[in-house]
Amino acid sequence: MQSTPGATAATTRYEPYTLVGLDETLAEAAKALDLQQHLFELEANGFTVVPPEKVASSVFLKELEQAARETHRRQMAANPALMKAIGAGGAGEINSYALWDDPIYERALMNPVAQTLARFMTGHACRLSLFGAAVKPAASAALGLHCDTAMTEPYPPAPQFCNVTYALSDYSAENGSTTFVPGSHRLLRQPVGPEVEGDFTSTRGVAGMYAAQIAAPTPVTARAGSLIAWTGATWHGAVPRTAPGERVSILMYFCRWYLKTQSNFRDRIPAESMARWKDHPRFSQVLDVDPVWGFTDDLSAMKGMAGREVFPILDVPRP
Ligand SMILES: O=C(O)CCC(=O)C(=O)O
Ligand SMILES: [Fe+2]
Repeated sequence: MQSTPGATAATTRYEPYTLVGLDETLAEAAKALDLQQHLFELEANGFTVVPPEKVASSVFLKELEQAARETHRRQMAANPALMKAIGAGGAGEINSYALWDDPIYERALMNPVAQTLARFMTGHACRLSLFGAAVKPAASAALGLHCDTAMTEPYPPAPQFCNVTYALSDYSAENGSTTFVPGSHRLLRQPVGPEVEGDFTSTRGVAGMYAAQIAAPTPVTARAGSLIAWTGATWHGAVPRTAPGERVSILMYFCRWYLKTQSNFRDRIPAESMARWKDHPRFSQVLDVDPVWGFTDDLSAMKGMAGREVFPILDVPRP
């Protein structure tokens, strides 16, 4: 049962600690948005590609691409040295805090397709850790294999972090796409040593017949407008772009409600932004406006509980 304004406490649900599978909110959203296959792929492989037809209208996706290019252009003009230094890392020239550069970004964040993927991996109450617009030019560097979980190993079997990225230009090996190691999310650790370069020989050999049969990293193919999602434990990297032109993406990185986010959105939310989403409490929750615990002076038990409430997914239309 969803919580609605005026609902009694008995109908309010909170993010549980114990996970046993899809709850009714996720099951309903996955069915309505035709995402069941993708949730199974996340479970089995640790990543999935949702094609543009399921993500949003082509008009919205085109506008999102233009907004990302525009944000990048402005950031590049304002801080070229920093942006180039970030780009040298291999993941593209990414700026954090892009979220309020254009109101379209809020709709990208609240897209029920993105929310279903994120909430499947990191819980209904997951928080946005980073929202970045990234442009990766030709002749960019390779990005070594890693996973996006920043915590002590071995990781818990349930993902603690996840990444939901809008691929806004075509992704392929020549276009410098992300590479994934299917099933690597079950290893619950970072790749180390030669594994970072995709050499799993020693990983396979050391324990003989008991060794993990890790698949080779494979560049993902995705049409412009796809959502690529992966868990925080999935090994991934990126190949350099050899084709001319640029790879454009919006990356949204989420974490469970009790983790520290990379960005402090709470203290930067413009009043107009809160007003736009006042009927959708998940918006302030995903930006950690009411932390369950943490660094505010007026932390009350009521606010803390709202921070763990399970809000609807399908109250926001697919853009
Ligand atoms: O640039 C890419 O394809 C991958 C970037 C990455 O590692 C990430 O977003 O976590
Ligand atoms: Fe990553």
